[in-house]
Amino acid sequence: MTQIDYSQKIPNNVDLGSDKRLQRALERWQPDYINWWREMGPTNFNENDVYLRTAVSVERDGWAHFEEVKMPDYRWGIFLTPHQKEPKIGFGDHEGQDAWQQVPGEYRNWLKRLIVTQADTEPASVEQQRLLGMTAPSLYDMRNLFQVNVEEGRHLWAMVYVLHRHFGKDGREEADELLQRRSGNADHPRILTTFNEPCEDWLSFFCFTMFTDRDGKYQLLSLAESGFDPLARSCRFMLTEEAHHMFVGQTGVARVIRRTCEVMNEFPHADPREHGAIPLDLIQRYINFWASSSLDLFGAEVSSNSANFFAAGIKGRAYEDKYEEHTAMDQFYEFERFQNGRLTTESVPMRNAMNEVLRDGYVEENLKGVEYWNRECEKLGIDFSFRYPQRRFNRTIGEYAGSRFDLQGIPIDEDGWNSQVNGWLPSLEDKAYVKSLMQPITERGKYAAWIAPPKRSINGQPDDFEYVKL
Ligand code: BYC
Ligand code: FE
Ligand code: FE
Repeated sequence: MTQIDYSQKIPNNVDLGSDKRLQRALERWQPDYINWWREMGPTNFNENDVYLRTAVSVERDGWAHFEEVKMPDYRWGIFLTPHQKEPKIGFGDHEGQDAWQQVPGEYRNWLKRLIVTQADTEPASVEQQRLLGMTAPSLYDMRNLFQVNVEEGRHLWAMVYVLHRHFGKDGREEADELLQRRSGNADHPRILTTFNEPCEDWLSFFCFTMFTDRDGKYQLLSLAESGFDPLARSCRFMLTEEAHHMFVGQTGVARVIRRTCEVMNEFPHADPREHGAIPLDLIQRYINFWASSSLDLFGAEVSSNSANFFAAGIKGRAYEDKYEEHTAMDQFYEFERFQNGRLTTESVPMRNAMNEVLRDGYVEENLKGVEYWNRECEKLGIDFSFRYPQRRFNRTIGEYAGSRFDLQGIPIDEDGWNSQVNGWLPSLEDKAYVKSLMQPITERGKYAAWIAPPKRSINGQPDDFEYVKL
């Protein structure tokens, strides 16, 4: 069944109607979800029509469907990429065996933990972004924010389905707790650090969708390889939505850069701030913060958890198919240990380095994204180069946490850090300036002075299209 059944209370392509107990349990969770959305989702805009795309089928072209909907009426549901014929476990100790359709008892706790961690980030991001609609730089941007928000909501549904369907009573309890933790709440925070960071201005939002959603992409790629088939198929479908989130970040930052370059060309001797633009070095500091925080999301460089997950066949590498060999036994990974103030190269068993292997692919993709921003400067004749911070910079998880490194990854002492940190990470003054720019623009086809218009409208609509009916 690839067509999505929208006649159901919970749209789905998993034949939910044939399992009445599960259906009832999810229908009990549904109003709690809607309450959570109304309390913690986008503030103020739940009664407005928004031009959103909705999946009508899980096939490649199933995305082409756009309509004006009020966000609480968005058809959140359960969509899995269709079954492959006889899916097999693709890596680890069980390589070549049939993929699991039910949770293997010996890996139940690990799987539950991975799924809960993945699930927790989805509502967390919606909470972090909840006030941004009030200061959107245009209707186009407001609509993109809401598109991202409803899809993150659906990602939560995807994981809650797996918890309800496969983890019994504890799965249902975990699903309830996913609606109770709160981003940034001191007593009951979200699980991973980045998802407790405030994301209160649009420059942060664009950096978040660039760097943090891309962690989402890589974690989903590795879970899409899972030998636990229902998880793999859920993640595969979630990945189809992720591309747009990263597009919002990549092009969002690019448009801020373009606007600044235009102002610099027009007023070569002025501080861009005098003309309401965001200085390029300030943008770089925002990049440094979100890039380094998001690097933490891959976990420690050397991790027995990651080795266990790989051996068990429950969390693989991104694009496992492209590797020649899928057990990663008798292979080694060279990484830089930091001990007694010195960096030394050390070889560790490949399986223990799976977090780092995943991070490598992620870093490579970010480097390309930063190059794209640099081309923006080049095109406008501005001599400025954005840099992706070296991965040791500003880390709070893993080998480099607790030590200080500069943007090139060179170890420095605490004094060196303190004297330079205001040039590396957003200062209070930077944040206050960015905040001062956050004034809503709600006129059709108009954009705030600190950001250039997009190159293309959504779905071929005219440039002054009313993406959100206020
Ligand atoms: N913050 O052995 P280690 C997304 C904990 S984003 C706080 O290295 P492991 C999205 C760790 O839990 C993708 N704590 O851990 C994006 C462990 O704790 P315990 C989300 C952290 O397990 C935008 C301890 O430190 N998906 O979808 O190898 C918008 C030792 O660590 C952090 C996933 O994360 C941190 N950053 O790796 C919306 C996939 N990092 O056990 C959505 C599922 C580590 O000692 N999660 N810790 O108490 C995983 O695969 C793994 O849990 C991690 C950690 C990669 C996160
Ligand atoms: Fe997501
Ligand atoms: Fe996302």
